[in-house]
Amino acid sequence: MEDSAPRPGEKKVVAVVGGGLVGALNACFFAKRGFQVEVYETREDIRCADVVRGRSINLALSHRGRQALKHVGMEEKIVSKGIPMNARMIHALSGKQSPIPYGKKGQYILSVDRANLNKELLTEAETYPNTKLNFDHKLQDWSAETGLMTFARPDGSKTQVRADLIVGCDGAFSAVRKQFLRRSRFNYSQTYIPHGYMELTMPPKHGEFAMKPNYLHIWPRNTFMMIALPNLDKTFTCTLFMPFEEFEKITTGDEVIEFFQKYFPDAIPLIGADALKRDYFRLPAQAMVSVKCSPYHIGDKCVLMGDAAHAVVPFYGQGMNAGFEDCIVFDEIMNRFNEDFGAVLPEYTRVRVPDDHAIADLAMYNYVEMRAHVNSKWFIFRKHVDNLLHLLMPKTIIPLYTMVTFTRTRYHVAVERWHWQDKVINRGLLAGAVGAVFGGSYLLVKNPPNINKLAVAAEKIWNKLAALSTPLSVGTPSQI
Ligand code: FAD
Ligand code: EGU
Repeated sequence: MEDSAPRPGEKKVVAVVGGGLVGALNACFFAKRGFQVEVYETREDIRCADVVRGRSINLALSHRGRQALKHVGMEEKIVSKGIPMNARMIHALSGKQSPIPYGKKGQYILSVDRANLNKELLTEAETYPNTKLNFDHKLQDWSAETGLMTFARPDGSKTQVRADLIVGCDGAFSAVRKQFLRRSRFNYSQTYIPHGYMELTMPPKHGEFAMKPNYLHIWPRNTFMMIALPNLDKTFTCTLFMPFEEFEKITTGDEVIEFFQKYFPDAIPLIGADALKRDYFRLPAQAMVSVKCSPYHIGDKCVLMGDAAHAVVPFYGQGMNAGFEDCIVFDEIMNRFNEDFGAVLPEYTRVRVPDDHAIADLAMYNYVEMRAHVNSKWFIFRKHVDNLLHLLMPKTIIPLYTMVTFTRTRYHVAVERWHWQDKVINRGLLAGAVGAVFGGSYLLVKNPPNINKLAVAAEKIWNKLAALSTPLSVGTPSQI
């Protein structure tokens, strides 16, 4: 039995459970403060492994994630190995491609390699002399009373370790969180969505990217959707999203091609028919889960961050970004409360739960929205309406994705603003319509001879308003 309980005068021991993206980053945050940091990770050291199995190959890194990396001096290193995506590229069924910029010139997101990001963060954490990485340590159980943790080792043995603070960064199926579930007044919900995802690689063509690299490529087809992000090796990772029952319907290579012919015909030659037939059956489709819970802490002993606290569906590209922002928020509270865990932990729950729940809801909302009625035309139209309104009233109307992706506006505030903007737009439309009716009638009475011209003009205005108002009155709040 190892026991790393602190001796008087020594800095406290912080155990970070999970050496994934958020755990490795968090280790840097705690190490910077001088804590004795112990990271425990189930897997072997991914920096030595030849194949890294696991979830998605690349991810969209945006402002919140970058800010967190900046706090530990890692922004430049990661950004330099990322591929900027300045716009989406919408692929219509016809094969037509339409770019829609994310914003002004400096507003881009980055496609980063998950494995590389994880490795760089582990290496950075290790540069602190007060940090130790413990691979091949799977948390089995821990006690909220004593902080004693039990780890299983690959050889079947067990080790027990004590820590002053346990930071649960062990992902969507968190073992740390299991203890929370046993307690009273712990709120928990988890939802598996009917969709699964599958990753397919699009190889380079003549040594170059097969599609334009600086875009997030999207094939929106309602129930079916595909997204592709570029990699440094000039491949694209395509992620196909569809209901599990649809995945299961396709059982032969020919059926794969038939399916792609129907929904993503332009992607067949780019991925390659043979590769497609093969890769589709390499791995089964993966599930996506949304997890919400509260509180995020137990006393002064334990706190959850990242997917362990809030797994979100990937339809806003925010899971990792939100998890990274968790680390900044916690760090800021540590400053405010002088590293007093008894005060910091409840404050962290108080501040962070509403924001993490807001992004979980938004991501789920966008999943429902995309599935329900987003084809390529609708997607392009909606983004143009967003951008036009922003252009007309840059201070009043800011697209929701802009607040989420390019600012650190608290997620729950972004949602409130979005609802408020909706009201402003609807009132504006109403005022415009009323004005048109009254103004039109007035002019009509004053200038009877011009009635034909007026009618044509009024009809034009009406058509424009109708075109604008349709997406804003479909019952659900529009995405502005
Ligand atoms: P994880 O990355 O899951 O890491 C958890 C770690 O804990 C793992 O290393 C695991 O081995 C370890 N562990 C688990 N159990 C134990 C245990 N008992 N003991 C010890 N260690 C343990 N987010 C974005 O921001 N942008 C995107 O574009 C994006 N795209 C995505 C696309 C898909 C298809 C999916 C599924 C997710 C996407 N995400 C994206 C979300 C992102 O992947 C997660 O939010 C992120 O990985 C969370 O990091 P984490 O460290 O909290 O959890
Ligand atoms: C899904 C899977 C486009 C990576 C949401 C946009 C995503 C990503 C969007 C994945 C979409 C959807 C946004 C970004 C991003 C868009 C966003 C989704 C990265 C509203 C690796 N989403 N994703 N919204 O606006 O804000 O471009 O797997 F298709 S990045 Cl679903 Cl900004």
